[in-house]
Amino acid sequence: VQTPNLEPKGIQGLGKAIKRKEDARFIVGKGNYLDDINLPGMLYMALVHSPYAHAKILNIDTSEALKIPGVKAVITAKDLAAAGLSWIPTLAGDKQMVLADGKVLYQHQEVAAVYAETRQAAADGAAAVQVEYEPLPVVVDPYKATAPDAPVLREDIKDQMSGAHGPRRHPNHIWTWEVGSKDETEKALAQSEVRIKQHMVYPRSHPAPLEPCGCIGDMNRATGRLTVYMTTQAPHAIRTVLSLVTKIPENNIRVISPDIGGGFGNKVPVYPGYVCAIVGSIVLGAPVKWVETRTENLTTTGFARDFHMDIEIGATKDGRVTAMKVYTLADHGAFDAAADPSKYPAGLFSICTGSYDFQKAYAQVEAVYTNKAPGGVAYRCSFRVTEASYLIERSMDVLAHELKMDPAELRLKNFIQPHQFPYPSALGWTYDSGDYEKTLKVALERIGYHELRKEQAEKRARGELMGIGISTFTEIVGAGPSKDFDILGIKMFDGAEIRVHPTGSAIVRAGTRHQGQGHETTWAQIVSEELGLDVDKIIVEEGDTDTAPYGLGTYASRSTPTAGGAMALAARRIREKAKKIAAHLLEVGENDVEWVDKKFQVKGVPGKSVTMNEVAFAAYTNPPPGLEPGLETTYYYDPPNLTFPHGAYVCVVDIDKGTGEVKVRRFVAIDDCGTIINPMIVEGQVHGGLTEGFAMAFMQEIAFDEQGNHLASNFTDYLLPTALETPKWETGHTVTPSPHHPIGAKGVGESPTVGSPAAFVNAVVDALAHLGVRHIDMPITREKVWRVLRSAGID
Ligand code: MCN
Repeated sequence: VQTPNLEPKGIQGLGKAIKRKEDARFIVGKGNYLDDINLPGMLYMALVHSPYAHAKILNIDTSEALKIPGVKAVITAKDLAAAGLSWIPTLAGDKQMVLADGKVLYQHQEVAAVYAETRQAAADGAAAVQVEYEPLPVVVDPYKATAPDAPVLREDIKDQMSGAHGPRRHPNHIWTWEVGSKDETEKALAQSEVRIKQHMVYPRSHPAPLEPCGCIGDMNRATGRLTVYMTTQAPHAIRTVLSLVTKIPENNIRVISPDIGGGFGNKVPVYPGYVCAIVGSIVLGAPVKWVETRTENLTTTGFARDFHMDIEIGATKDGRVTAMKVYTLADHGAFDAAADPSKYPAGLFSICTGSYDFQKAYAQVEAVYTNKAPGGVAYRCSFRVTEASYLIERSMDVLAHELKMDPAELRLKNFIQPHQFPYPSALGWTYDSGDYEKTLKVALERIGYHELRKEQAEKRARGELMGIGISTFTEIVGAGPSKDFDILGIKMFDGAEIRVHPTGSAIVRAGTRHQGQGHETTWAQIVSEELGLDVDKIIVEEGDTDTAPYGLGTYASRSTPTAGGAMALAARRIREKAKKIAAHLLEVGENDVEWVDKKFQVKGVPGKSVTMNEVAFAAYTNPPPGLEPGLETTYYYDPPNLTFPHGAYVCVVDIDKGTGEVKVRRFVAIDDCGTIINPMIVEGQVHGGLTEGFAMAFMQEIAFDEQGNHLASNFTDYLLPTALETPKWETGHTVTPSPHHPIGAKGVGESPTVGSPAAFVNAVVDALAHLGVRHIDMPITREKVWRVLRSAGID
């Protein structure tokens, strides 16, 4: 066998805008999504849903369903109880019924599961199950949920006057959480020269990924091994929870998360459909597939936001903020499914002091049950940062208006300054780094802020409506560190494995699970950078618990801060061993070898060097005596802190006085996510995130009527922006590396969704401010603006 050519040809490390390696298979239709997987003898499952938001179940008659040709079985809560699987722990540790038992708590709640030989027979079977209900009074408004006469929703815990996070003051009260010093904050507010108060609602929303959720349970009775194919963003955590719940040893469970057609947080929780598919397979001894319909996805899975917020901010007359106090009511629906770390029941909402140097702050969040599907789940972002950023960025504009100050000037006056980092925030975080002033100035310059203000004044004089909105948000991403972060007791960190082969190619695996974020490219770039290997010869694999190292998954922009760090440190560990091999090949001592220009060379002798490919070959064919052969490692990285990306967004809108139509004329987004691994991927993430922020600001709301009927169960009611509605995004970057991350990178995926809604709303309110408008809740539909204009006397 001839020695191969060991000269790397395509090292593409950090900062290279290479095309996504994974896209080729998606573009030619070779992706492998859950519904592409078909197993021999597979059965299909369909679910029966409740038409009522709150009702007693008097009887379930499955006899007609069982007569349908092809239908094999129907299960209800009783059968699950017999198997000891009637409830699942939500990510917040609440007990969510897999199938409704005795009563339903929200419209579309799962009542029975039907298994059949074909998808159609399963659907027909579900339609034939007859359920007799007795409707009960409904609670939709979270402010009425804990009224003395409110109907009790959760009979199972109604007498528990204490929960995981302290006392419960009503059967529909879940928890109250507070942070900061109330007394000191109230005192500072009382002494403030200027005070503003504002109520605002972040409406219930849904990520609506194009691929709905699905699961195939495959219990092999001969081997006792359960293989679960699942559209999940966190396969390892799912395996652990499955093992704990089913008592099947964890090594006998394999969770495979195939290609995912968008997650956005929707594919983090465990849903009843998943459990029923797995239970069906265990009971029936055949693989069982369940794939949601669009309506099921929009009515039962993963609802986010639903935050009803009141804020008070104090300031000096010349615009220096002094204190802020926040009270929030969180509507968590019928089961508390919030994907929040145990220590932080309101997630990272306490980032609500934002980019500003608040000396005093206090926040209280109270969560309640209502007759809606489980809420508080992730949607770009997980941990309530979206709500927090919207609250503070909207409020800074309210304050600027009160002070008659330019909103950019107010922000510049109050930013945390670069020399203040690491910055201890009044609500307990230690911000790692940032340069807010620089980023805002880049954004203002790029959009031509001062000219726009002049244009606005001229237009206003002519009676035209034009507005400019700013948002200068601070994000908080990278859950762990494990000392502070766990979900259901599972600590948060992430693993990376690198196996370098003799001929200089490598397989790299991580415990994260991308759903479109480009990890197959960016992880390869980190390894290419650190090891000097060809990026095209590095394959990245995620999503199979049998092969990938343990990790907590992909959401909350945590992958780069956690797995990205693990990948760099795994590569560095490999480099340490490689150095010993290089010294052997170069016939010098290890201390005489240095890593220069992605090669090992004899110190000060550039002509005497070896590539990593040569080292890899030697690791298997000619290892130094006494050194273990091979070149591979697994590294678990537990970050010392979160990372704090930030950004400055500026939006310009024109409003049609006749119709209320808002046109986003320009949107400049300057993001700072520290060291950039792949600028093209980051730009793609920013485009996608801004589009979701735009949808929330102007188009989307999961609304209910007074009977708890869900009013947004398909894409004609819950609107997704198409290319026609989406503005042209103008993006750019500043770079403030994270001082503690191995490559200085911070997350970026959720930043644009976190930061942009306030910029849109601020722009609209700015256009209408001279008419006395101070705030409009999202979604700002044409009708809402039209009504505001009419009530302001504009025809
Ligand atoms: N990146 C980079 N340089 C940085 C930071 C990130 O090149 N300084 C790259 C990363 O390496 C990765 C991508 O940008 O390829 C996103 O990285 P990161 O910010 O770490 O976020 P995650 O990979 O953890 O993805 C989660 C985030 C969230 S919270 C949601 S929700 C979301 C999102 O990303 N869902 C998405 N982006 C999505 N994009 C698609 N296409 N589909 C989804 O479901």
